[in-house]
Amino acid sequence: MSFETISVIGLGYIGLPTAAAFASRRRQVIGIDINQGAVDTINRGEIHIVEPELDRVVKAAVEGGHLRASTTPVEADAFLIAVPTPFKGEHEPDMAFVQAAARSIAPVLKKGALVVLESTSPVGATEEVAACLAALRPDLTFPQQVGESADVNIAYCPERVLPGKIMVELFKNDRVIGGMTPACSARASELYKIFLEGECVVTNSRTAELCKLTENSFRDVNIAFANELSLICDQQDINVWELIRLANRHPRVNILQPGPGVGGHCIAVDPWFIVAQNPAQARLIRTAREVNDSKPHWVLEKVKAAVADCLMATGRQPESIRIACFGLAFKPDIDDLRESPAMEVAHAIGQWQRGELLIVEPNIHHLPAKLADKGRLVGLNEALEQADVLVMLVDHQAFKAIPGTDIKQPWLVDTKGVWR
Ligand code: SAJ
Repeated sequence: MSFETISVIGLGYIGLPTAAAFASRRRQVIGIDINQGAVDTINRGEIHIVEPELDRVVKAAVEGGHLRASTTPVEADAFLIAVPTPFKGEHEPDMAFVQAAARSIAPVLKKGALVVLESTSPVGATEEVAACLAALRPDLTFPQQVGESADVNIAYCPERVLPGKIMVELFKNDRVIGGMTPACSARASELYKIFLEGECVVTNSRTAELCKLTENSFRDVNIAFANELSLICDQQDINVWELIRLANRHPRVNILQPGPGVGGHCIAVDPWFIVAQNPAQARLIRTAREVNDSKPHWVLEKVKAAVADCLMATGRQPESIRIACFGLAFKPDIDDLRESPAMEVAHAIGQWQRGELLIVEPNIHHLPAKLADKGRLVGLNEALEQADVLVMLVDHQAFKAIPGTDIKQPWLVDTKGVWR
């Protein structure tokens, strides 16, 4: 059996599901992470992240003896690097974790091994990993030196799974395989076919790198279009939700939905990687990022205007006005608050407002530290009964279940078109 042992470096939202997927096909998988807490949790058969179905698959893999975690890399037939690539400074990709991962596997690389980079990366990152490994292991040959006959094969294979549906999409989605040589692509395809039900589509590493960035930039640009429309409609006193519904009846128009901004760890980050490498060419991609990033500030101004209106109409003091924010997560029906525009809006309201701030987020039990001294986590009904100004930020099912006709407050800033 080829690829008897597989090592996954980085046991986060991508690495852990991928490790579990290989283990579910009875390969010996060793997951490596610098976080001792995560390693201990996984070795107990538990998980440290929230993702439907993942707990069950990891538990079975650990109990069946196919998956174990460690902080130190060991020899394997294939290494997958799935560590974070955040940005630093002026939206430049920070490749420090990828470089550290490459350095950490260099001592345990053997002839015949395959190295796959999965982390979202700027164009050329795979070649940089290859250069780093070649410098550290002069006793082995690499694709950039000898092409097809290299001792170590190297490929870039991005993930494209949707958080919340990872354990379905990981198996079903087609996979782009960007080998440094055709032999590298063939080996990487062979690896993913261990669990993949979708197709492996082969290209070179640079195209695969840009493909991942392109997918998320495409979505960002399309959401920016919807967000820009929401500003135009507000100016023209037109209901943007109705407008989009009508325009989408055209057979070749499919506009996405506006919101308080774009969150998550990918769509709001990856387009900057293209901009950083191609500042003169990537004008539309940059502008889309700016449009989406500016939306939370626009929402704050709308809230300020609603409060001013409320004060005028009621003659009350600002300290007596209660604002309620509905939703904190970065998208509906998840508990993930990281990089969330709803969090950004709620925090900005908390900084600005003089009265009480109520927060409704059915998917969490405690407010994050950043909001804890600014707001109070309450139930949906309590907020609807007590608040003067309502701010709808995330279209969770629980909120959509309340008909708009039940909303009594005239001061409503509805960024998701749930109640208005
Ligand atoms: N959003 C809108 N309007 C919409 C759709 C989304 O405002 O019409 C917002 C969401 O509320 C959220 C943000 O965009 O704040 C991103 O959400 P998402 O559901 O579009 O995407 P993610 O970040 O959960 O996952 C994306 C996916 N990429 C694409 O759909 C092209 C996923 O397939 C990728 O694997 C993932 O990024 C990733 O890891 O790169």
